[in-house]
Amino acid sequence: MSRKPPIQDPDDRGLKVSQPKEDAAGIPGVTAALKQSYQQMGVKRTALTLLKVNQKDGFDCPGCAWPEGSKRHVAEFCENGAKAVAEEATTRRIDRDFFARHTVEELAGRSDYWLGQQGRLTEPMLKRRGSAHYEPVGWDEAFALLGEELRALATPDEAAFYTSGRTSNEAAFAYQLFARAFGTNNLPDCSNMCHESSGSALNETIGVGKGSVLLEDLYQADLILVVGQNPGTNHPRMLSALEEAKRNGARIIAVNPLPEAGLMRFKNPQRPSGIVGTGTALADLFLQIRVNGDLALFQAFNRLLIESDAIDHAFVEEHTAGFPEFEAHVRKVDWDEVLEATGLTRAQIDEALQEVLRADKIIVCWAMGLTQHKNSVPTIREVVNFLLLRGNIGRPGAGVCPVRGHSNVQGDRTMGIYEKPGKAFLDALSAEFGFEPPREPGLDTVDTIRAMREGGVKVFLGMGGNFVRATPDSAVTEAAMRSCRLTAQVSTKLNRSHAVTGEQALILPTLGRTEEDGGRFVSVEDSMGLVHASRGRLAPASERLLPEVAIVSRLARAVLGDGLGWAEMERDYDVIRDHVSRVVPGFADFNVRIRRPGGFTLPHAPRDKREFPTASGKANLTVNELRVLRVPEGRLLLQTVRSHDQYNTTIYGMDDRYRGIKAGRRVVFVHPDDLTGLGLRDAEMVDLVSEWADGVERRAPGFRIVAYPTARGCAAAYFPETNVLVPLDSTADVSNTPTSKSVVVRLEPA
Ligand SMILES: Nc1nc2c(c(=O)[nH]1)N[C@H]1C(S)=C(S)[C@@H](COP(=O)(O)OP(=O)(O)OC[C@H]3O[C@@H](n4cnc5c(=O)[nH]c(N)nc54)[C@H](O)[C@@H]3O)O[C@H]1N2
Ligand SMILES: Nc1nc2c(c(=O)[nH]1)N[C@H]1C(S)=C(S)[C@@H](COP(=O)(O)OP(=O)(O)OC[C@H]3O[C@@H](n4cnc5c(=O)[nH]c(N)nc54)[C@H](O)[C@@H]3O)O[C@H]1N2
Ligand SMILES: [Mo]
Repeated sequence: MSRKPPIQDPDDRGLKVSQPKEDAAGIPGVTAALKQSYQQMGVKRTALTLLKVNQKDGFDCPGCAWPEGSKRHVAEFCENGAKAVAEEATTRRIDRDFFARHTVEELAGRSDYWLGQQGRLTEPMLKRRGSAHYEPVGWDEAFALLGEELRALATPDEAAFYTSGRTSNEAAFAYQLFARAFGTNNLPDCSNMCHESSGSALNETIGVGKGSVLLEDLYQADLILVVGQNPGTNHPRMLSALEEAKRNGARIIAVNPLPEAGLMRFKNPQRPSGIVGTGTALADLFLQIRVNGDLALFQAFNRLLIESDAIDHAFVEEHTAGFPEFEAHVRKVDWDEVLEATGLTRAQIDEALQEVLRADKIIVCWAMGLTQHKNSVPTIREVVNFLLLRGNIGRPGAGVCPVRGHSNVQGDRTMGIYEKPGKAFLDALSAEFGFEPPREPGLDTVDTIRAMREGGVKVFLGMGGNFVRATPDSAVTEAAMRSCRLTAQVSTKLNRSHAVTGEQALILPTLGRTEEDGGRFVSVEDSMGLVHASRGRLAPASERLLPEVAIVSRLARAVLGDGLGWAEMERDYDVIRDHVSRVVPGFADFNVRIRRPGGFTLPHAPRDKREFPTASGKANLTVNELRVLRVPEGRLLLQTVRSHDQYNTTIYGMDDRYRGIKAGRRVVFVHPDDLTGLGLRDAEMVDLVSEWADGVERRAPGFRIVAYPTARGCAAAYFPETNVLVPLDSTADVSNTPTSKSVVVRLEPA
């Protein structure tokens, strides 16, 4: 293995700002991806690895959850997928000497970038009570310690079992089974911070908490609204799908406070013309909405649709409930409030409406721009109202399309990673395994932190992810984490959650998606409900790694014994899949169907049969109160976003190419006119100070102002650096998702 140069903690001193880009990908995308891949893996391993991404005999890209489609390119990955793969398939390694050299406290002082760049974890490590260092520990001793601490709890509910979204279906099913056999529904997951609002709103309105479109539908749509989403960075392969939709005649409206590259123009790196040409202008119309203005926008659309009687009466009559109340409500929508909330003009809304009226088949796609606000659930319900009014759910070319984050976050939920499991699921689990699972709802992510803070959760196990860094209110969360008796992380790479720990801490290193798992394969579910196999090909980063399933199985045996057949599940994942086929609807003959090329699609009643499994048996039109989020004088509404060089809390590099940022992350994007109004200037250094109802001042020091064409009154900065500003108790109604996209801040000259 070649020695790589040491990595420094970045200090933002070399920060450079240039004009933002309109177009995405093309040659710079390909070169950026290859550069990072070569740095992490070398040339030969890069070629070998990237050719297996998203191929039918290869592994599922650990990047996003965008589906692969049936026509695969030889290189079915994107710039950022390649970076996600390189991050995992890196040849850099962390060994026991590393932990001897660095105290845990010292690691807690390092940047996210530095921690991630150290390479793959290679053996289980233990930080004993009172010790300043991690030291090597055998797997058996690690499980014995975890088992001892779990058994010592006054009740199983004093433990929390977190999951991030890369965990396979097989590992996720085993993990939730263990938690419930142990006796708790405390299964918080990253979804609680991500698409929980979508699931809540969709379950209530259409009866299924998942998207209702397939890739083919996008190709048939007349109009696609891309709302609160930055696919050029976070779902780059979606741009190819949008491009194809456009070639088939679709129109696209982008709704976003930021003019994100890629939505504005896209050069497809998988087509020769895309690499050199000027690319496709994807969005036909860009609505530069104010942060949190979407409920008002969709309510305005709905008022106009009703007033112009442009609704599908037959569909509304036959398939929906609640029309009279809904109609009475939206007829009263106040135009002044709409214009204030959206920051748009009446003419812009009318122009968008014309696109809507011309379109027979409409799809709305969205991501975090809609899900991380106080009113996220009502907002998404209003999007559903909009689609239902013209019968745009349950027919080809139309529907709801929440675009998921982690590659298997949707599958993990399907497998029962959920703190509020339904009765049917628990009954099935009970019938299959012969024990009575706990029936009380468990803790979600925010409630887990609250419980830790109050001493109610003492043992924390993370199946992937970076709990202390991904969650809000960093100072509060870190103190909560430190108050635990034991925190344990099943991880591929080092991150801050290994450095900010309970009294005792375990690092349990595991195989990644790209790695060979003793000839076994796992399965994942993409954003559109397609389940397919994933098989790693690379030699594991170390001989001492265990697959996630083995970690769960051995832990379960250490705590509960082998009554449920854990050893068999660990040896043969078909055994787990047979259990799944009897417990989870839609998985009959799982072991047969998963071996078919391309896998299989899960049933979705609204999409497949126009049936809505809600309490009313119909799709519910809902009444949603519009409350304009007014920001006090001299304050801005801050949204926290991803740069082009990060995967959530994993920082690949210090650039955000499309937004013109180089070699730094502590920047805050503000409209030039707002700067003038605030008496501030481009390039000035400021502290971001968040103000919230609890009166506590939360401060993120030392940000460089970047004058930027965002919507007026709004600001944007990168997470996780800004998580310190998001109050733990500021969460979305119903879904309890932290409001990471609407933080009221003032900018104080530093
Ligand atoms: N390369 C890469 N890929 C990723 C990830 C990554 O970090 N890196 N993360 C993965 C995960 S877990 C997820 S959840 C997804 C996230 O995918 P995105 O949701 O695209 O990610 P964000 O960076 O949070 O971008 C939010 C977008 O919403 C816009 N927005 C913010 N507030 C509002 C609003 O009030 N209204 C509207 N209309 N728009 C708003 C922002 O300007 C931005 O364009 O990506 C997944 N894929
Ligand atoms: N302010 C703000 N906060 C946010 C968001 C935001 O937009 N703004 N977005 C939220 C969203 S959408 C999400 S999804 C969460 C993300 O929250 P998490 O899922 O908790 O965080 P990640 O950064 O994705 O986790 C990265 C870690 O996962 C581990 N890992 C990677 N691959 C594997 C694997 O195959 N197996 C195992 N066991 N471990 C692996 C590595 O050790 C890596 O360090 O953050 C949320 N936090
Ligand atoms: Mo996410």
